Amino acid sequence: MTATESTDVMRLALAGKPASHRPVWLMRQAGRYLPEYRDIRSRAGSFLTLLKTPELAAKVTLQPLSRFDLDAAILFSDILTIPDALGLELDFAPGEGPWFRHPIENPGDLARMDREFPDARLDYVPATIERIRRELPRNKPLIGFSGSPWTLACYMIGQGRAREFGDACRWLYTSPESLNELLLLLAEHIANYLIRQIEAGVDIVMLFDSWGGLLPASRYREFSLGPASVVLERIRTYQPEIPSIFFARGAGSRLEWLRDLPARCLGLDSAVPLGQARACLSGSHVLQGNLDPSALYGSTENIRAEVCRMLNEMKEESGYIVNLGHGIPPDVDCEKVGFLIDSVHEESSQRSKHRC
Ligand code: 1CP
Repeated sequence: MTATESTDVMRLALAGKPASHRPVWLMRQAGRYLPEYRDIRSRAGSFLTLLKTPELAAKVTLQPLSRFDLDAAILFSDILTIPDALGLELDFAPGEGPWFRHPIENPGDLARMDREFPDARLDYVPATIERIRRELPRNKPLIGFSGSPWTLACYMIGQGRAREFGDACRWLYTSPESLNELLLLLAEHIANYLIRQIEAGVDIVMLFDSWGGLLPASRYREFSLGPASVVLERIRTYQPEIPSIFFARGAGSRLEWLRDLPARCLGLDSAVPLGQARACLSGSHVLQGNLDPSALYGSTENIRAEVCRMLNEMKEESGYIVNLGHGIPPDVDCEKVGFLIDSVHEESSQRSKHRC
């Protein structure tokens, strides 16, 4: 049996086929809400050491699967690895999040990036994947990922997050040609990077367009979907059997523009009514999402009710993957996370007594 055969619930769902239960995995399932993550992170000394040490990154990837009955693993890494390799130099201020030592301040800086950086700069990523694959059971697919070109550009230009990505948004009007040049350069690196991840053993790839929602409607297709499609098309041509997931955060009001996106699955944020998304997309993609992450602060009764609501809204769909609408907050109780995962399995299982 090869890793790419649709033998597990996750890949059955991605193929639009029914399975014994609905698959569930959670964005940021490896992270700060887990005591074992906090422990390994403090022993590593820094987030960057954790990220760039394959032995540790592989351990962190597997941590949530040891604790919970998750249906997929996601590589422990970050979307900011490519900008780091391009010479922007990622750093991480405790409590403040990621930042770059050499951001792109103006279009002239594009020429100063290491546009053709050596592969070796990202070797820690395939090395991590190879380690994970050695330990992860074959029926648990491994998701590899990257940020979308637009989302990476948001962090790379000017003060990034510190100015709520206003600098990247300004380039839409002040330097659209340079922005396009950057997005196409990123698309090429991202596609190569995802192909390296596939060669090292990931079974599914995901593109996080976490900041696509910042774009005005008049620019969304050109600056988000266009360059993302270049990446997705290259993956599809390279290995048609590797499914791709596009996390379309903030796309709720323009879902019809995603109908032709060359991805197998669309990840939705919590603002989108699932039933409405189904009606709008009419089967163009398998859907993934979209429980409000804050529901994990609520009662177990409410978590189960929310699970039932989502499963009911999607009951006509043969493929559907349960997830949150965004990442797990770092301060939720891990018992609630386990309860969510078990509820999805119990309520969607064909044999279940609880069926919603
Ligand atoms: O220990 C710590 O304090 C580090 C926190 C942390 C973690 C656990 C960061 C810094 N990155 C990660 C891991 C990570 N990042 C994963 C691992 C796999 C998983 O379990 O899901 C993934 C898939 C990401 C992807 C990522 N990084 C995204 C896209 C998803 C999203 O959240 O929309 C983004 C935007 C980032 C940037 C980033 N890296 C880290 C932080 C805190 C952030 C967000 C910064 C911001 O708020 O803008």
